[in-house]
Amino acid sequence: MTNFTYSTAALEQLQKSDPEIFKALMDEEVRQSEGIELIPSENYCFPEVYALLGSVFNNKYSEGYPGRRYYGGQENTDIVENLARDRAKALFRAEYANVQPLSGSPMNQAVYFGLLQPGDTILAMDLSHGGHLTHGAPVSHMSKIFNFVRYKTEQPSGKIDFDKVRTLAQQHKPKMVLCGFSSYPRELDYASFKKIADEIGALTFADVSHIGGLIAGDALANPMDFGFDVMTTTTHKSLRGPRGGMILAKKQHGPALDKAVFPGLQGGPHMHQVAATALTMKLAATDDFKLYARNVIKNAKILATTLMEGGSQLVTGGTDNHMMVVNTVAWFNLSGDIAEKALDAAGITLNKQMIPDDPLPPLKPSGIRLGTPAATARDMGENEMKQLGGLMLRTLRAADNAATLAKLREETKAICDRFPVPGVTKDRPFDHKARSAA
Ligand code: DSN
Repeated sequence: MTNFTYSTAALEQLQKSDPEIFKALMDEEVRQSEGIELIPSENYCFPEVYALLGSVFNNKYSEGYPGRRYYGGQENTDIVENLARDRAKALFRAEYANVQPLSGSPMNQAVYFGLLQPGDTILAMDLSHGGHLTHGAPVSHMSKIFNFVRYKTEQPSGKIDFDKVRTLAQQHKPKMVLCGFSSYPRELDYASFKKIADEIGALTFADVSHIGGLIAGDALANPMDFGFDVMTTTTHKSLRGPRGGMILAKKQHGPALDKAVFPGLQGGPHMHQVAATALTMKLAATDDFKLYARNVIKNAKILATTLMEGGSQLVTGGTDNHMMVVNTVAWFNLSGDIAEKALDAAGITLNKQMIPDDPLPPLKPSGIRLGTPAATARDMGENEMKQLGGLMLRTLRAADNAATLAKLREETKAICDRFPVPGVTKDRPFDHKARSAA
């Protein structure tokens, strides 16, 4: 008898060997089950992913690539890495795939080092307008090695003015034009980015880490269909796979990208992660997953509408994808960190977030960011989005009232109790509360 996620024998052993870590694990399962997860980059992985992450593939060193390894004993690891690459290429309509990046940041670093020289110029989106740290934020090492020039979005629409992007491109002649985001709720116009890059002979790079699953599920456009040179995605966000990253590209870039990942940047790939990525590529190619991807966006639009009807000011005035950014200062007079804490107390997890050209600092910014991939993975739908939106509004209006927040937490739990976390069954052999108190 097992709960889906771990074998009973392994859990019993863990409880004996390390009761403190066992308790933290049990408590984390309770936290993830009883609260609502709205951080847009988080998700519940497919339950089978746990089987591979907790498997003997963890034990294997596999430096190199299938058929060209530096250690023996690779007959099974070659099978999983070949399957992962082939399935990723098919899913994203790409000629080349590398599934070894350990996560999102090294994946993007490998693209820069593989296709550019130190000192080259990259045109990318400004961090406070939605870009990622690895897209040249001044605090990242990448900004010291490459010369980043940043475009911004227009406010309040959030649109990208491609005349301005073209002017920057003509002026700075970047070697690479990068689009992609970690906090931008709108669809990107890949054709316009490609056109501008072609005019100056630059490479095109799309970082779709947040929306990889929505692209895989055909719910959003795929940059590879627009002739992009390279695209990266993490595998654990909307794709519902293991922590990790992958690089997709035109075939001609393959040798340079392979070398950039290994031996350029990493040693042995994490083969338990690669095996789980192979599985994820298979599950993300199903009709069920296409429905999931559409539902993520449908839920985000319902939640966005509920929040706006309740008076919230959303950056860009809505969403086209899985994510929304709320200016909490504008409506509730709460900085993002205070809003995040109040919502946490009400069982609603999301993150504080800078808004475009935020006058406030990153740890005390003007907004919050939230999204629907995890809630949708629990099969929540229209009714729950409306209920959650209402709960959020009531929480933000009562942010300094601990008693009200405690009551709201019970309401959140009541909704969550009806939607089990995938892979964390309700009839598990371990009574979490009893065990974690033990
Ligand atoms: N931490 C991820 C996010 O939340 O967007 C990206 O690195």
